[in-house]
This record gives sequence, structure tokens and C-alpha cells, in this order.
Amino acid sequence: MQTFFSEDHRLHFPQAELSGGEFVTPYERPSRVECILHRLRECGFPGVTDPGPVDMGPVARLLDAGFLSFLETAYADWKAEGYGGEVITTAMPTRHQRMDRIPRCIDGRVGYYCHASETAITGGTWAAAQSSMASAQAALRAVAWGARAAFALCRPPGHHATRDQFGGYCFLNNAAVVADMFVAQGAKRVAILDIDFHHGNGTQQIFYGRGDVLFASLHGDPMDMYPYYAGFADETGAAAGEGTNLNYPLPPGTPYGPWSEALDHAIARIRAWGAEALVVSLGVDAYKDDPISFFKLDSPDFTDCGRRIGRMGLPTVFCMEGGYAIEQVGVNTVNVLEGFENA
Ligand code: SP5
Ligand code: ZN
Repeated sequence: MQTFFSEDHRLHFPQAELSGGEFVTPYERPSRVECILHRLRECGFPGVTDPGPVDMGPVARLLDAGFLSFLETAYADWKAEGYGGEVITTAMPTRHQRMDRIPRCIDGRVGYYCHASETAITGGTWAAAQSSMASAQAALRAVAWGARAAFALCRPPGHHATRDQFGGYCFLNNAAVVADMFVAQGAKRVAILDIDFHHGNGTQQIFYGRGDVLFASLHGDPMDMYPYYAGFADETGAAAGEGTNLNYPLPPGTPYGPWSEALDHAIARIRAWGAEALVVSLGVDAYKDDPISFFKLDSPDFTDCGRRIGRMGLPTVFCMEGGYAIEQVGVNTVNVLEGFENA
């Protein structure tokens, strides 16, 4: 399968992530994708293709206009305010506060459009997020033109980004835009399978009220893990989307046995629902040695997982999400793709 990838991901590399009360080098860093590229070559995958420019039409159709223009100018606005550092919010609206007013000052706007303050915006973030989206869109086009599957090596990732909020290392929700583009091209039912260790709260939010896109996510129980305030099993969708949101929260220490049972359950639901196309939010942070996660998947488990996804027989776009065990992120990611191809 073809890989789509843009070097412009390098434009996003904040100095700092707020973690445990300290500023640390971000877990979500450029070397992650270098490791994946290296492993793709090692395994004989065809060379990567530059995606070309992003198509902002499908992005603007799905996401909030104020949010997009905020992201575009956030860093410049921050600098214009006289701030020396990267864009990091201090305040965010929470319960008992107003959500119906968008402040005009940059500090207030950053908080309004943010849901987690570990994530910084730099001068290159907007361009990098657009290049990540461009890779996702190029992968969608490859599949729309007849490829069985394509791999979008997205960085920064996307699944925590809602229609109007960044956070969790994510700015633009690549997988959501791909799913919506499948629909725009005539698919009646599109499924998103999110195997990143964290709940895909952004993707869930975007499609929660829609019946044409099913979202299924396996993830660390939000009682114990980020994003904490979404991802529970009783979130099943609303209105036209009732029954098309499936959450599988799993406890600390979960090994591949129960994880794969949840995967099989999600796959069976997607099949029974009649999905015509599949988007996989491909995070490999369920790996046993991931530094910020608590599942116990081993590298060969990712191959088996890819095989199970491949047996669904659907046109599939893989969008890269998380995975922070730098030494193993390449092997684990490519294992999923190889398992899929050999299904
Ligand atoms: C795309 C993706 O995987 N996003 C993950 C966002 C996680 N945000 C919270 C990170 C908290 C890191 N704390 C580190 C503790 C290490 N023991
Ligand atoms: Zn993750």
C-alpha cells in the first residue's frame, strides 16, 4: 500500500509539553515518524508520496470557521500581545462558566478553542497541521480511485481535535475529514475504528449526532486516563446518530486477549451495520512500553490486529495517531499494515 507523508510535519515541534507540573520535551515529536519511515523502507513498502497541498474545502465543511481562523493566526496574535513563549492556555471555560461568548483577547480565545493545556501552538503548527491533513486527503483520494487501502502518515495527529477545539497533541481531525469525504463521494455508511490507546473524543464529538458515520474506539478507561471526560460505554450517540457510537473503555494492564475481544466486537458491529468504507485511527500507544499509556500489547499483537482489520474486506484509509515508544513505534505501526495486507 502507498504511504502519504509530508516533511512539513517538522514545522510543528514545540519546546515544551506541560506534564506532571513540569515542562518536558513533547512526547509527540518529529522522530516518531522518522522511525516509521525507516521501518516502512526496511519492510519493502513502496516509497512515500508527498500529498501536495491541502484541500481546505472539506475541512471548512466539517469544522468550525472561527476555530480554523483562530488556529491560523494564534501564534501571530500571541506574539502581537508581546508574549515570549509558545501558545499555551492557562484558562479554559468549565462548568458554571459562559461558553456562548468568544473573548476578543488572544488569551481568552486560546482557552475557548482548547480542551487540554499540555499542547502548545508554535509558529509552524498551522502549516504542519495542514500538511498532516493533506496526507490524509491524498490517502482518501488513492482509495477513492480504487486502491484497497492507503496509509496517511499524519503528524501532528488528529483524533482528539473536536470541531472547534485543539488538545491532546491534535489540531485538525484528519480521520474525521477523511470519513466525511467518503460520505461526500457517495458512501452511505462509513466506519471509523480508533485503536489509539486514548479515546478519540474529537472524532466522537464530530459525528455524535450523525447516522452515516459510525465511530468505535478501544481505549484506556477515562476514569483512569486522558481525556478523562469522554469515552464511557454509555456514550452511544444522539438523535440520528443514536447507536452509532461505540466505546470500549478498558482497565490498566489490559493485555491483547481482552483487547482483541473488544476489537472483534467492534468489527462485528461495523460489519452488521453495513459499512462501505473504513477509516482507521492508527495509534500504537497500546504498546506495553509506551511511556504515557497502560495497555500491554506486544509487537506481534499489532500484526494480528492488522489481520483482523484486513479481514473486514473494506476500502480502508489508515490515519496515523499516537505512539510514543520511539524505538518501537515503527515496528508496531508497520506490523498493523503488514497484518492488514496479508489478511
Ligand atoms: C494522539 C494522542 O495519543 N494524544 C495523547 C494525548 C495525551 N495527553 C496527556 C498526556 C499526559 C502525559 N503525562 C505523562 C505522564 C508520564 N508518566
Ligand atoms: Zn493516543
